[in-house]
Amino acid sequence: MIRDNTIIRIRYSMKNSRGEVLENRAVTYRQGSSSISPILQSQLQGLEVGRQKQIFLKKGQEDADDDFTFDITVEAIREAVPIKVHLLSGFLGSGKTTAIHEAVKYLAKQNIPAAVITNDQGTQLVDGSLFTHLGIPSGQVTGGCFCCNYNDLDHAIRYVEKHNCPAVIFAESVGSCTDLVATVLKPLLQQHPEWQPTITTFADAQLLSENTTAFDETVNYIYNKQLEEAQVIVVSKIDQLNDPTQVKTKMQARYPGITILYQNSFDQTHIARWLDTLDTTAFTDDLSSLDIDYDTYATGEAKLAWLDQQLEIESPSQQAQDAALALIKKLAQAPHPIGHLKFLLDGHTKISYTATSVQGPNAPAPDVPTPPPATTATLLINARIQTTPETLSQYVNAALRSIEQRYACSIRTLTESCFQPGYPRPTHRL
Ligand SMILES: Nc1nc2c(ncn2[C@@H]2O[C@H](COP(=O)(O)OP(=O)(O)OP(=O)(O)O)[C@@H](O)[C@H]2O)c(=O)[nH]1
Ligand SMILES: [Mg+2]
Repeated sequence: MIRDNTIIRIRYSMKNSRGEVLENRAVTYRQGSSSISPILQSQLQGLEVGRQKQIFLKKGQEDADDDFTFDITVEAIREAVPIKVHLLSGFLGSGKTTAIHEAVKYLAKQNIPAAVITNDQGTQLVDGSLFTHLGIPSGQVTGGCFCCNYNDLDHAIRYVEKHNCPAVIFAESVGSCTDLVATVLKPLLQQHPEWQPTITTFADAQLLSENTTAFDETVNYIYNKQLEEAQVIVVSKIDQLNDPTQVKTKMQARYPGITILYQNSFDQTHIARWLDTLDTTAFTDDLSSLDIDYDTYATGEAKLAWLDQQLEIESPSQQAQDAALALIKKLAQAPHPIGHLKFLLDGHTKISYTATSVQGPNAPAPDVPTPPPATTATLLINARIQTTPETLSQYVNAALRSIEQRYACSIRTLTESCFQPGYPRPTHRL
C-alpha cells in the first residue's frame, strides 16, 4: 500500500484541459519526497499495486497554469531502504561498464532498480551516452576522477537517489585512477556508512596473462596499484583464455588476502556471484590505504593522451556508415599503445578496442553487422592512447581527411577535446 517512505512506480498519462496528452510515461518516486507534486501524492496515498485512478492538479494549485488530469496505474511499491553503492575501479577497457550493464539487467529481472554513475577526465562519454540510450538511470562525474571530485560524486549519488530511487548504484571510476580506498571509499564509509560502499577492481584476464605490456612502467604502476588496493578483484574476460590455470596461480600468489573472482561478464551466473560477493563483503575500519607515490602516479596518467571527438558524416552516395567503420579501423591502426579506444556509432552501437586487441597495421575492422546504405552517420570517439595529445590529434585529423577522400564524404567535427590528465589532487585522503 502507498504510504510515506515507500518507493512507488506509477505509469501515467497527463492531459491538459483540452484533452491533449502532454506526457505518457512511468515515474519512480518516494512517497513523501519533493520529487513529485504533494497534491498528486496525497491522492495516491493508500493505493495498492495494480490500482488505476484519475487524479487532478487544478489551475492555480502549485503554480499550475491549466487544469491537468492524470490517469495513473500503480505498477510497483516497495519499502525505501538505504541504497548500496558499489565502486568499480580497474584499468582502461578492463570490463567495468560491461559488468555494470549486465548487473543492471540481472537486478532488473528481480525487480531491483539500479543506477549508474560514470566518470571520466573528459566530458563527452561513450559509456554515459550508452547508458542513456539503454534507458538506465545514470549520472556523470566529468572533467576529472572521483578522487579529485569527491563532492561531485556525492552530489551525483544523491541526485540519482532522489530522482530514480534505485536500490543499488554502481559508480565506475575512470580507468587511469587509483588510490580510491583512501580518497573515495573511506570518506564514503565515514560520511555515509548506510550506503555500505564496496570497491571492486577489474582486470583483463588476457592482459594479466601477458608478461610484459606495451605501456610505460609508470602506467603499469597505476594498474598494479589498482589491484593492490582492491578488496574484490574481478579477473574479467576469463572466457578469452584457453587455459586460465596460470593466471589463477599468479593472482592467488600475488594477492593472497583478496577475494578474486574469475568472470565472464556475459554469463549471468558470474554476475550473480559477483553481486553476492559484494553483499557479503564486510568493509571495516582496518581497511588500509595504499602506500603510493603520487609523482609516479601523475607521470603515468600524463603518459596517456585523452581525445573526445563528436563527428557527423555526410555521404551523398549513401556510404556514411561504411566511411564511419573505415575511420574506426584506421584509428585502431594508430601506431601507439591503446589503453581503450571506444566509439559510439549513431548513438547506440559501442565499438571497443582495448590493450589486448590486435593493434597497429593488423588491427581488424569493427566486428559489427554490415551497415545499411545511409547518407548520414554520427560517431563519438573516446581515445585513451599512450602518446602526446598533439600526436593523437594530428593522427585523428589525418585519418578524417583520408576517409573523406576515399568515400567522397564530408566529416564535420561537432566537439573536440584532446588533453593529458592533470596532477591528481584528491579532495580527501584518509
Ligand atoms: N569476452 C568478454 N569480453 C568482455 C568482458 N567484459 C568486457 N568485455 C569487452 O571488453 C571491452 C571493454 O569493455 P568495457 O566494459 O567498455 O571496459 P571499461 O572497463 O568500462 O573501459 P573504460 O571505461 O574505458 O575504462 C568491450 O569490447 C567488452 O565487450 C568479458 O567478460 N568477456
Ligand atoms: Mg567504462
